[in-house]
Amino acid sequence: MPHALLLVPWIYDFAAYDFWACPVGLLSLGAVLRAAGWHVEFFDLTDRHHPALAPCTKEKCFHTGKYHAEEVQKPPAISWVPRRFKRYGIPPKIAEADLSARERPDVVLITSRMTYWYPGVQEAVGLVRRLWGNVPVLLGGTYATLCYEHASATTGATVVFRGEAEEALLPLVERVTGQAARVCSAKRPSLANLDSLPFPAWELRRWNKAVMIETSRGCPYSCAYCATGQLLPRWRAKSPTRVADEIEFVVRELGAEDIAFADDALLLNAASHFLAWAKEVDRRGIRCRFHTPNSLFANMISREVAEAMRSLGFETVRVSLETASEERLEKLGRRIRPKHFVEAMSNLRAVGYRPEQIGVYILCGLPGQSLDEVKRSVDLAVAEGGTPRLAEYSPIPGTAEWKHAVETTHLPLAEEPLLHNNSISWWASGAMRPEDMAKLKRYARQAMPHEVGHYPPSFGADTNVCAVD
Ligand code: B12
Repeated sequence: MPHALLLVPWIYDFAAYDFWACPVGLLSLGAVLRAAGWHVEFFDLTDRHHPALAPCTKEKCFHTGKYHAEEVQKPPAISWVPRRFKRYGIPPKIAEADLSARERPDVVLITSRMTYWYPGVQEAVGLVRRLWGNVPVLLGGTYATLCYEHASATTGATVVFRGEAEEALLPLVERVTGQAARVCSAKRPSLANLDSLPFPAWELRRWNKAVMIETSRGCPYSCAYCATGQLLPRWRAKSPTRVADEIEFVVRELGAEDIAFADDALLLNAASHFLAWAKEVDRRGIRCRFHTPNSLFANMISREVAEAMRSLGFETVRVSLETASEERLEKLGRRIRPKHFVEAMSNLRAVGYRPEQIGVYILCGLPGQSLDEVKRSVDLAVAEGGTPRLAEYSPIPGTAEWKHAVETTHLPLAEEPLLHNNSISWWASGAMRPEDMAKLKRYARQAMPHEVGHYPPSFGADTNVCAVD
């Protein structure tokens, strides 16, 4: 039986925290290979639950947690940053010992996430080459898609693939390995019909108390700072029955207690999508906690939607305000406005959500953005009963804002993806000074009423997802 290894690379960053991270795209590809008769193995280099790490893993609220981390030397492009740089994940020696005990695969599939985490991808390819020489290595995912030339030139992967891969995978794997798939044509997955994809192969993971699922792909909007249009073109949804089947499977068969959604537009067409699958999940009596770390569009949180979220068990909710400035929203091509946010917050409060359960994303560090603009946004988030979560802006290749950023900065953004890091991008470009960012974080923290704690308590600590730390 032909044999494939799926590999999740290390994270290299100033801060990282596991908010239900789960390589749902790579696991989807694993399922396609399995359905075609391949033996598939999985290894996550950021696994918090590797047996060799057991004494050091720290489990936090709702099965989020800290990664094992080791400080490493900063690459020259970011050596000026006075912060510690770390590799998050399993120490390379442990990973190498574990993988070397396995049989040589016929092909290795490596995924990639943040563009600025590419050193982890390079190191993962290096590890594969040390272990198994010239085994074909396929690389895909966010970094591979958004920084295709960089990835092709620097990672050493045999093939760098752009975009969604379920349809292209079998011919590609056949080409690089010479191993023909044994799948009948009726089973070929179609990206136009997400129900035709097999369930992601979550069960290949060691641990599934928290999983990420996707009920849809893509987004109908094209905000100037977002790359989703390049990664997952067109919004497509799974059917309500299919979503309920996936949720039932991860809860009842895999023991998941927390489910986070990877969707960009979870609530789009709520009547035929979210409300329909929520009803079906409820009808089947499935209970677990749901989370939306990737944030919801405020204009889609009607009273009915808020009620369904609350009764189904949406435990933590993130809503994006981005900024209270209408002028800025206009410039960013953002159609969702503060009035939608105010309405959404009123609906969430009405069904019983507390401020510590509602994180409100606020963009900060945009070129030309004043401290006052961010403070006004923080004030609005607090006044409406949410917890402000500052999201540090960084330009992403291929977006409309990227063109603007490249033209207006002296930084070699296009050549050096490390500079896309949201912890430093605004700093390196001069959009905001570190002392001002620190002021804003303090302002956001102090704006919260005293009785409101962090919820879960780990949110905000050692992470750059919610930078109110
Ligand atoms: C869910 C999500 C998150 C989750 C975590 C994701 C996870 N799994 O761990 C959370 C909410 C935590 C998160 C956080 C952040 N995120 Co985010 N996130 C996403 C999102 C919406 C979806 C990713 C996803 O799971 N897609 C679903 C699967 C199906 O797609 P996929 O993994 O890409 O896989 C497919 C293909 O890529 C390909 N493929 C994948 N691997 C492989 C391998 C091979 C061999 C092949 C052939 C193909 C292949 O095939 C797969 C199936 O079709 C993307 C936007 C998007 N639409 O992609 C942003 C995105 C990746 N995030 C982004 C950003 C900016 C952030 C934050 C920095 C936001 C902030 N300011 O705080 C933080 C930082 C994260 C951190 N430090 O940990 C940016 C990327 C920035 C960058 N420079 O790379 C994106 C693109 C959104 C955007 N604004 O444009 N994020």
